[in-house]
Amino acid sequence: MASKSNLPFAKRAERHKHPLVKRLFSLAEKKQSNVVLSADLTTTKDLLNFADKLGPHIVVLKTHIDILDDFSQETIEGLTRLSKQHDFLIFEDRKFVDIGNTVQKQYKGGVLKIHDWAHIVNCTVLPGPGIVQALEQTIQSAGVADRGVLILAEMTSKGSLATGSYTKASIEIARQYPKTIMGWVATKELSQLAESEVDEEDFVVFTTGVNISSKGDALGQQYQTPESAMAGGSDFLIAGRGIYAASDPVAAVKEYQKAGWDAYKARVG
Ligand code: 5BU
Repeated sequence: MASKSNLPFAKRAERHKHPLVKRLFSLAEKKQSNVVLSADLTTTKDLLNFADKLGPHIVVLKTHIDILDDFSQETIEGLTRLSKQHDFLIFEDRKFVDIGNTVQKQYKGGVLKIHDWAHIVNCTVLPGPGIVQALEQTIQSAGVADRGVLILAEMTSKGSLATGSYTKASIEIARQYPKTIMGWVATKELSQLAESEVDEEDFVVFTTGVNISSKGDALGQQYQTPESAMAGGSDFLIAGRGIYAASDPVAAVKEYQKAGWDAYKARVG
């Protein structure tokens, strides 16, 4: 099965069956951006401030909601309002990894009620397919069309064990749940790792560890550039410190937006 990476997002939006993937591709075309801001800020004020300033240039805002010192309903109301105002999706990078029953509670309940406000969440397939079934059940019983899941197929940190048969199983399990799984988080396009029978398959590739000016950090993070990620078949580029920790974050987000969009244009011709 040939990868769909060489098709324009507009075409992929048109033919995709997952409503949230359709919306994501259309948003990317509309905003001419494939940038996902990893907004790893630790106060609600900073998070909302960055979401407001950078929102016009991104398609998805990725959160780690549990790193906030002052999480409250105000955080969620602010994020939801800004997501509508600037038209971006919210991705809670929760990396679920447990038995289905527990994950369901973590997804829809607790203090965070992630399903209520996050369009996208991610999980690993370490526990087997039950984790995806659990997330799918929650989404389907809520009856909403704008929720989806990414599978964590690879990690960017040095010495990551998310490789080989684990990565291959991620792709195989993703294919069993096309109504829920939007794609995967990986350093490159991976569909070719496992044979697919389905011709119209089109999973989205989100790539973390994107940075224009740094190669990594002191705790094992390893970066690639927007150009190398796009050349490897990535669709959406996740960048955190490269943008929010820059001396001028608005100028930085515009730089990532241009680099990502130019590389996308070059790929689709
Ligand atoms: P950075 O500041 O661009 O290094 O932030 C990267 C973000 O992506 C951060 O929120 C990580 O938790 C997240 N991440 C990652 O860096 N590598 C991975 O393999 C995965 C997530 Br999965």
